[in-house]
Amino acid sequence: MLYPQTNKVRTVIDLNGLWKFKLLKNEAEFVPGKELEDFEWIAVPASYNDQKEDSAYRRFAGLSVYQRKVVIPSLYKRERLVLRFDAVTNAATVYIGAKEVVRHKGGYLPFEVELSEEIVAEEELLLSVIVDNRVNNSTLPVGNEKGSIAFFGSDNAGIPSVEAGKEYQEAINLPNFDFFNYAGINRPVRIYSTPKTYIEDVIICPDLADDGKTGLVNYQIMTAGAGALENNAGSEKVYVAIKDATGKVVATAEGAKGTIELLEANLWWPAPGVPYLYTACVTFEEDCYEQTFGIRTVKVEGKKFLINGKPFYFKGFGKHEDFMVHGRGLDLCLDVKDAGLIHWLNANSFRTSHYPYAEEMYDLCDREGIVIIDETPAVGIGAGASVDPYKTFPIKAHHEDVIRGMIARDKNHPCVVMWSLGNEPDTEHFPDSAYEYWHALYELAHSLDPQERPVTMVCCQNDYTKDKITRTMDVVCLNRYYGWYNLSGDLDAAIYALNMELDFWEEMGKPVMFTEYGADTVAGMHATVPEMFSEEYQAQFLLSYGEAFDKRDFIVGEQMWNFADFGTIQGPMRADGNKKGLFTRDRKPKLSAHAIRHRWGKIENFS
Ligand code: BDP
Repeated sequence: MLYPQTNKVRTVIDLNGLWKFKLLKNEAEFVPGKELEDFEWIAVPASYNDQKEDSAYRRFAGLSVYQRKVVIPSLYKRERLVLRFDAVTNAATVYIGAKEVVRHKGGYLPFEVELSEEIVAEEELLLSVIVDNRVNNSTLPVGNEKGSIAFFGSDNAGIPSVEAGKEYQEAINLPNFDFFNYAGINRPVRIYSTPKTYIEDVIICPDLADDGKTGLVNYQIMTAGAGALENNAGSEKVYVAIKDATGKVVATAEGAKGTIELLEANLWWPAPGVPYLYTACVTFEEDCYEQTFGIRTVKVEGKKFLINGKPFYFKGFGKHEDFMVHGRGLDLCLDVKDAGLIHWLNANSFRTSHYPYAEEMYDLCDREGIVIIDETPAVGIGAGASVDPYKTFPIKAHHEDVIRGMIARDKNHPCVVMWSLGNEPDTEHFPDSAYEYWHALYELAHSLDPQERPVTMVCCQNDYTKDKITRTMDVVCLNRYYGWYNLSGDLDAAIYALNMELDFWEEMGKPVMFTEYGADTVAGMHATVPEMFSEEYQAQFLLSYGEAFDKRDFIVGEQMWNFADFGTIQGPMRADGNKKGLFTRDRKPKLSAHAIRHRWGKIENFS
């Protein structure tokens, strides 16, 4: 799905700003086509949870409604108009007047609907969005339907049994994941125009010729509308001009599909190299679209992860889209700040734990040379379940849709070098079912990506000898908390256990990376003898893991947990959220940020 663009033929109408908002007691409270009478003003894009001084906004589980009026300027009425939501968390039903126009399940990917001629003809539109923030065993991320799975104190211990406490159970969300379930219209809402016959998609698959210098831009242009090309083939009517980073046209081609050669191509490298970007300027009939891309290759070979043929070492973290007040709402300024901090740390990468981020972040990382592992919202499937989640949760079809949506959205970004199918599912208790489930998704992701990027799934700390699927991924990705959740406070024992496990993985002959390891740390808490929660313990924890990694040649990266402190559900294990950040939530460095910066400053991106 193409990102909306304003150019000489396309335009974008911004629908962000203040909307009317109401938490609904039940579905019947919303009457399609009727203006809300009692409502509050709320900002879009942003999560609604922290915008009001009312605990109902944080504890709420159910439907809420956003509403605003839209007037389409007559100037645009002859064009094809599309209403696009970049992300509504966790599900949305959209009405124009009394008519439902689109529904979407899942909170982290865009969806859109073409506006019919009748709708466009109206003078003023009443736009209502019903948002469902509930999570359960059929949603991604998964939630805990019955409240019987403990996640950091969010279980029903101490309250009446599930049946007796049903009313109470229905009133709260029980996420099976460790981040606050920030909900609402989290990303921009826009109406964009295209000509009636239009460019539907631009697929770019860059490669390097055997001489290592000539860039090969394999491309395909999909067209749609009344005059669309049959089977998206043929040479007439489609033109592609490639501009270099200065805006100079360096190559042109005709046809919906082909390969363009770029002699002496500039490659896209992670910073501190040059993240060189080209632009494909596509025209088809009246329509045009500009798609940036980079020439770079990605491949797993033996125990190495290669970018442009060179062994890359990931230095970074898992992040979250998370900040005070707006929750998970798009904040470009914060993204720019974080990119700067990533460079300051001498890091080169992050994982979009635990869901696809806003498109603007990928665009920024393309330009900044920051490498991304792109993850679906499939976090914690079956974790703690007593039944086989793969046989009982109605989740697979949705998981497939999300993989399709993520790859379709992010396929052209040079910064994306690997797909993560999900984070910390159960792979230990039902290893055969887990294998069947995740292997099919692994194959699906490979079949969908034109760039054939490596595919992984991030493995929870478990009895790794029982797990059958993690070892089959292109890169083995491990989350480990020796010295924190187990062997707590004893770093010597922790590193001993870590090494035992590393011996096991060494046998597999695969590239391995650590996608999480970390310790909660209260900024300002110090100790001469490093103990848990002190800044010194976190620094020593991270550096000790680092020393163990340095001794193993099959480790292709270290992404600690987490870039910054972040909001979570309340519970006895969380004081004002998760505190494993190198930075506080407001981006002040802890001691370990300086320690890690020093360590990563000495490790090259490529070796
Ligand atoms: C891991 C999860 C991550 C948590 C982290 C933690 O992948 O989402 O935040 O543990 O406990 O299990 O800090």
